Amino acid sequence: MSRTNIKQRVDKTLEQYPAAVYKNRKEHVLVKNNTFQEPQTITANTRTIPGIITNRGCCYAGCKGVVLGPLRDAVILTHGPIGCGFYTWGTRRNKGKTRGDELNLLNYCFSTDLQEGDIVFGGEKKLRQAIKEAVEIFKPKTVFICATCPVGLIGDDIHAIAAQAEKEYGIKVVAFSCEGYKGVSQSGGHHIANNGLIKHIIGTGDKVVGKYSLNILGEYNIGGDGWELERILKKIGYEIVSMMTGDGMAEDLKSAHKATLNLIQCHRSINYIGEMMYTKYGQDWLKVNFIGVQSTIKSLRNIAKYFDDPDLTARTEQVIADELSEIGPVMEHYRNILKGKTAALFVGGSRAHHYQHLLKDLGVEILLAGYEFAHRDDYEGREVIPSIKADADSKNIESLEVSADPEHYRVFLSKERYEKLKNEIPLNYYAGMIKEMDDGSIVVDDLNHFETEEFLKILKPDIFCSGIKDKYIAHKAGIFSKQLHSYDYSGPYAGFKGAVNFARDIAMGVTTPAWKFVTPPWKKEPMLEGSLVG
Ligand code: CFM
Ligand code: HCA
Repeated sequence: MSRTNIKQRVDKTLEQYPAAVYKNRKEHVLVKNNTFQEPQTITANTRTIPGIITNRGCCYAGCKGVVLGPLRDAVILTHGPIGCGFYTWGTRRNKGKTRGDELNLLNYCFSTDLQEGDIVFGGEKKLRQAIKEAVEIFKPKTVFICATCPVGLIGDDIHAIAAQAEKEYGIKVVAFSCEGYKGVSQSGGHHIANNGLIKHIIGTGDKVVGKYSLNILGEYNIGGDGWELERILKKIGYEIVSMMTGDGMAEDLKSAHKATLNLIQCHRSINYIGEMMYTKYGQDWLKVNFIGVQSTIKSLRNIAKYFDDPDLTARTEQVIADELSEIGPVMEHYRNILKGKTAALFVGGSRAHHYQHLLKDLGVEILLAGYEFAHRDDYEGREVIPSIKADADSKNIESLEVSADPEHYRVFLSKERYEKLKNEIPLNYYAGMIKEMDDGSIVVDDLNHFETEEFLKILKPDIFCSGIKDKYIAHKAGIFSKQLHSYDYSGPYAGFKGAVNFARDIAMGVTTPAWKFVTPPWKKEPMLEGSLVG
């Protein structure tokens, strides 16, 4: 693909929109230009134009489906009609192993199954009854109640019911007002879930932990990624206190305030929790990326730098050398197949950035990348946060104020060491996606189905990494598509062993002869007026 005239071609694509839509969308699309002195700005985290076919999920999807869903020891009760519970049940997110005789509820779907009569007369009675049944049958230590749209509309007081149940059963019962209409999956749903966890769960446990202890924040164990991280980190000698939340336990989260360092994998979904834990418990957070071989190595070295222990550093180097010698030849084989291929990525709020590292390890060039739910800092770096205006969606979500916890606040690094390290490793910082992209790359926020088709026509990438809603747009265009939300039920893709799985899947997908038997619609049908490529 030639990057010449790319700006004009992008402008022409957007000019096909009616004027009002054009004005909106052009702020969400940019072409990276390295000759600019200032960082390029993009509009993000705003509501999708009604009527446009977007990929974004709802607030309940983010709270129940993404953040709380993977916790295996909590009853997660969907208060609403059965569809919402059903569609967030048994997804690939809920990969969890039962250890010993502990409670693992991942296979269950708990719902109050609201009917029309309940919508008219109120659903509180049903909710109380459902909590009672779940507690009696499963004897959990934690119950989470997640609200769906009608609950907010009819006004059931789920928080009062939760408080009452907590007293009655002597366990943790927390309600989440994550009605779908409140906003999108990410800035809405994750935020509500995470706020609830910091308010009611983290800080209530008393597990004894050692010095080299970590929490892994923003790792949801998709395809088993969290297990690969755990494998590597434990091999080096770290103790994992909690995983937030992939294959995680509410019981472990209760003691998360005890760990020395917070690693942040998906910064979009959880950077504010890192910040709150820093303020409340004095724990530093370190931005890591375990997607990609080089970025995994870098992340491991950065963690070792933080602890600054010669034995730990030596062990880190040994593990890196061992892992590399195991995967080196096979990665090289796939690199030879994939070198020079091109890719476009459109995923949630961090994977579109993280996977650029792994694709680059394999010699793949990135033509376009975008996020569904990101904020400007995910594109441009944390330094732009002070200049971001509060938008409609953030105003909807409670912003918590925390202060130092008199009992649990403690600091690991001296002030001098902190200041020194801050210049060497991403401590309490991430740089955003755009800085790392090549000149002439396209960045699109909230890519929609019309733009997906248009950009696929212009760019003709070999690989399109996205989600279930647009996967088949690419396939119908004869372009291999890989879901980066679910990995198409493959994985893990993180860390060392994961990189090999990814390389194998991508090489298989790209080289299958199937694509040459597909004629893209734009080659068969008369072109839309104004459309660019024939
Ligand atoms: Fe973080 Fe996620 Fe993502 Fe995300 Fe998501 Fe997700 Fe994603 Mo789907 S929390 S931002 S809002 S890594 S659900 S586990 S795969 S879009 S890139
Ligand atoms: C969400 C969830 C989602 C959707 C995945 C997809 C996920 O957006 O609320 O569109 O393929 O990862 O499950 O991002």
